[in-house]
Amino acid sequence: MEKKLGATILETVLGDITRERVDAIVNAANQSLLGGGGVDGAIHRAGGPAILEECRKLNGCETGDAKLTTGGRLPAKFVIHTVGPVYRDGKHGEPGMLARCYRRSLEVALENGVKTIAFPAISCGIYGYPIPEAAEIAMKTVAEVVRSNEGIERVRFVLFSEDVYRPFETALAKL
Ligand code: AR6
Repeated sequence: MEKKLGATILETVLGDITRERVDAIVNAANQSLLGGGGVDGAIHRAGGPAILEECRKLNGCETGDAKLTTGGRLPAKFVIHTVGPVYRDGKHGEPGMLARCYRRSLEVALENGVKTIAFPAISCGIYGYPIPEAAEIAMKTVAEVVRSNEGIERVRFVLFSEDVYRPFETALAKL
């Protein structure tokens, strides 16, 4: 599904983010930025050692922040690594931290001339965020940022399975 907000197209697709031909893909990393499982493992495997080499120089990343590296062998030029919150009960600042991941990733994208960007469902795997809530936060935050900034042409949410895709599609429809 896709929707136009001002000059930006927001869209949801089912797929593997490592195959995306966009300027930047976002990684759901951890604070070490030294790799892990899930989408993080897939990105490092597909992109090769150049990504980890740059990550080692970044001194990690705080939850809610975002840092950029090369895309290595990926079709995407850059990887923007962000660290989502580990979900406890939703009362420990998780919504704000998750929103900040999307906001900071887009700010880093804008600073680096990125026009097309793909996001995975940050925190929705190993970090256990309830998917419908995460999807609403993702859409609302991205919509806010693109409404007040020109420069991003396309934001694609690349969801790995139907059970994640559907709540993201619902949240996009509600915007
Ligand atoms: N393309 C798109 N989405 C994917 C892919 C892929 N190739 N592979 C998995 N997903 P997760 P988190 C989906 O666990 O919850 C790592 O170890 C997956 O189905 O990757 O933020 C990090 O190093 C889920 O919907 O990230 C951290 O330690 C979504 O991506 C921790 O996991 C996010 O799941 C971060 O946990």
